[in-house]
Amino acid sequence: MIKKTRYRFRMVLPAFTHFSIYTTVAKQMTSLGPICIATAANQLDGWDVEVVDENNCKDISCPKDSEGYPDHAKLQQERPADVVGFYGSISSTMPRLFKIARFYKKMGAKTVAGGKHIENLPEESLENGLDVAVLGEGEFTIQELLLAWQGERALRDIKGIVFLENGEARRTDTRGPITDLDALPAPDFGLLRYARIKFYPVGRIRGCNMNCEFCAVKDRTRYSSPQKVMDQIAHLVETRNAKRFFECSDHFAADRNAAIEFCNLLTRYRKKNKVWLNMTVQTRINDAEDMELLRAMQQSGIHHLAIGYESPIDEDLKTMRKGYLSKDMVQWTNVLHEHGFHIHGMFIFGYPKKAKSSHQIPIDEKVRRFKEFLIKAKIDTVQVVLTVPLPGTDLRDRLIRAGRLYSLKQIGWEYYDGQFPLYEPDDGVSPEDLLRGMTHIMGRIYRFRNLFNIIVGTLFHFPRMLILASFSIVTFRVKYIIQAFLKWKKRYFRNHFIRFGGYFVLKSWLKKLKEDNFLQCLKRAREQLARTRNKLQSSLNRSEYPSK
Ligand code: B12
Ligand code: SF4
Repeated sequence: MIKKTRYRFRMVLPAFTHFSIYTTVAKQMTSLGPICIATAANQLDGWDVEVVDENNCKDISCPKDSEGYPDHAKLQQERPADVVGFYGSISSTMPRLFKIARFYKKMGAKTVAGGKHIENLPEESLENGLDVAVLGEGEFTIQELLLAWQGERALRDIKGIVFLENGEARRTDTRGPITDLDALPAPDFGLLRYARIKFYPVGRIRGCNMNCEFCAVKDRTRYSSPQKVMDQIAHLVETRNAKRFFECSDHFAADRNAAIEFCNLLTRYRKKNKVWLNMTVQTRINDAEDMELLRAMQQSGIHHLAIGYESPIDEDLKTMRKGYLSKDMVQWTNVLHEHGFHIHGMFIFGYPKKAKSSHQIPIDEKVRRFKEFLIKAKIDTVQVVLTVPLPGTDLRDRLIRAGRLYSLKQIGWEYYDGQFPLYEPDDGVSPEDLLRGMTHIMGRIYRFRNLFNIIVGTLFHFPRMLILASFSIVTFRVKYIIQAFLKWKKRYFRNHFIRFGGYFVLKSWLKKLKEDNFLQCLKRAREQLARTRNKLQSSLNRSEYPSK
């Protein structure tokens, strides 16, 4: 890089695909990882740092191209970046990431990416416009890299990266996971340009000690102190008027005592400062057995739980290595509801069985079991996805070994978002059956009929509850009216409203599926897979005969 007095580092979060059902969520938040990286880079002298989240560029000052994406050519004209970093955790965003990386590289900027996808397939990124792929957490790596590009050290001395040297990918020494999370600077959301954030991501825990077959999170669990995260939350409340938070730790209660301590800090903070906070956390369904934990969470303002139930079918849960079976799931869900939590349940439909497994449940029976479970458990909002064989997972390896994975040449990364079949399903099932099954289950929850429930809730239950509460007007206890309204909203409005909205999301996704050429790609992918399997079979057959 040319010697200068000041340099610019721009961190870019590539846009989700146009058919992603998560765009609404992504428009209201941002990802924590890139903010952490930008914050670390910003500590270096001589560097101006900014973050551009393509999913959340609401401010009119953001230059846009004809497709509605941030216009990177204009951004480069206005504020040329010397180094551009990319968030590469989500496989479905890879085609977009590579496209922008190639653009920036052509413009002369240095390009670097990190994240779960990149760290599992670093060589792929070097062929697609990136100068450096970062493996694992990048706070220290980015600082060392920027210094290297300033000419102060050599790339080969930086641990945990892969880069091209004489046309060959060179992998440097391993960099271990960060153990002292408290020593990291607090994520600086002020570096994010053009975005409006409703849900602030915070994270107390990194990694997960479970080992689910389909999951890309492989590093062991490490913790920040409850006080450290509480300070971050307080800072965001006081400086940015933040009210809603998404706690990104994979398992909020992985260290239950510290989780309770964190809840107590939150409760005290809310009471002392009289602030309303709403927090969503990711937790495991069997945490419902821990009453002390649930009470602490409930008091602290944690209202929403995102829970990976994955499946109501025991055979699936065993193959996934989920660590529990379905027996108590309804009961656990009831306990969580009794504590007043709103549950977002995440499910995987049509999980591929292992070759040796003898269990074979017909697809219609699977659909029936999912529907029955969802009705019984009364989960508030539901997300049913198809299995995604993510890079770096044991599941992907298993499907590759079994010759079941469709080639990336036909079905690219953009389809790796849980809405598309990506491998040859179990015997007797077609990929179209999987799609139908998934949409059928989702259609059971997100249906137009919810409008009827909204109308009944508004015309009948709302006046009924208001009349009951209006006695309090006589005694001037407005708080009872507010309580009645909140109770009504929770019981008769919110879920029906979200589900009614979900009906349109599902409908629009089905429309996009029809317009997209995925089904043609699928046909070609299956033909290709069949050809490869036949070739393999005939070569195996040949090798069974001893040569003369
Ligand atoms: C919060 C979250 C979401 C949120 C927000 C998105 C986001 N990424 O923040 C929402 C709900 C929108 C979401 C959606 C989905 N998600 Co998600 N999500 C997460 C989660 C739980 C936390 C991410 C996080 O904040 N981590 C904490 C930060 C600090 O770590 P980090 O992001 O990894 O960043 C660090 C390093 O990776 C590295 N790094 C990252 N980028 C860069 C860049 C540079 C330049 C450098 C130097 C370093 C670097 O340094 C960072 C700091 O240490 C992760 C699990 C996980 N533990 O990562 C899954 C995860 C990212 N999600 C995943 C998936 C699959 C999805 C979905 C497809 C849902 C699904 N079907 O399962 C959708 C995709 C949306 C779409 N495109 O359509 C997978 C992605 C794997 C992959 N290869 O694709 C993960 C890893 C979980 C898993 N099951 O394996 N998700
Ligand atoms: S799915 Fe959840 S519990 Fe399982 S390994 Fe991944 S983060 Fe851990």
